[in-house]
Amino acid sequence: MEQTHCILIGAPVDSGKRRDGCLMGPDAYRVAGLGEQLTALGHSVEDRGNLIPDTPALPDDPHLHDLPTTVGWTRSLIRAAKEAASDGLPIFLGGDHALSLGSVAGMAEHAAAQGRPLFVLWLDAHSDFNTPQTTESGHLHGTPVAYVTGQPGFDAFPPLAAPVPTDRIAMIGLRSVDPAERAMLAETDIALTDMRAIDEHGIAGPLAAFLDKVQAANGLLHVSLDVDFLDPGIAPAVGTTVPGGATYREAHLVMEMLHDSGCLAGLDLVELNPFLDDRGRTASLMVDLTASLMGRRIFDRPTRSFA
Ligand code: HAR
Ligand code: MN
Ligand code: MN
Ligand code: MN
Repeated sequence: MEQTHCILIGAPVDSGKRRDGCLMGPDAYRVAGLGEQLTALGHSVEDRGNLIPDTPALPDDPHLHDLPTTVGWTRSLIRAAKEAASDGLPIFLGGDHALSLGSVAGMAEHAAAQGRPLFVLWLDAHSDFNTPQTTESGHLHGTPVAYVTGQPGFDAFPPLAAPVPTDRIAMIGLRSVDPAERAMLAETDIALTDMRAIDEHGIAGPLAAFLDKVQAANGLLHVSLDVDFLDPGIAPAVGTTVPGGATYREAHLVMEMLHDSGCLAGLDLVELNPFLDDRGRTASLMVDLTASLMGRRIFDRPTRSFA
């Protein structure tokens, strides 16, 4: 089995929405044994501890919840992502999904410096494609995909050094999309797989198609895993539960296929709110999914024998 240098980066981002608790996420993943599981799979693990956000001199925006803190996180995460990506596989321990404004922007800079295209897989109930203008909630955790693809309105944030083209993004698990997001997504070529499509046709097909594209382009793949991708029945520890999410096996299959693709370059584990958990089961499930992503398997079998 291939050995990877896994770099754990705690990012207790809690500024992306009003309900607090995601700041406890990084320690919950540590307590749930993330490092030990990765070590048991034969990987080397380096825990860089928890980041702290920059403190930009920025005024509050009355329409947005805690803009200055999220801008500060974005700055420090871009730096941390670039540093870690040249040393190994960064695993960002969130923190709410505002974390990904920085992690993905930094990974995109890293990929550009390598002369390779960055692809992004967004596993989420939500499309997170609002801009600071379109968001109705003012919650910036609903905006990272708009930011990293260079949509307008992010003037308070670091200018994007390497925007991610929309045809290099796939979203899987969608079941809560705002009207403004729906209208903007219709203008893009982001690959959209909602839960209805998964119900009808299964989750493997759209993922395999996307992974083929990544491989054909010799791309680097960043995976952003939002806890609410999962059905709340198996993953209750999230502030924005949406019924009808991915099952236990659907989620593990996604991780197993991602592992087999060999394309993984970075991972976000986001939106875990340990304050809402039930005896740590959501944190443990996220750790188990990460283990599948990093090569745990039931039996050895030929790549894509599921096709
Ligand atoms: N679309 C809604 C908004 O922008 C909800 C966004 C919720 N996002 C997350 N992460 N929980 O996916 O306010
Ligand atoms: Mn808050
Ligand atoms: Mn999200
Ligand atoms: Mn979500």
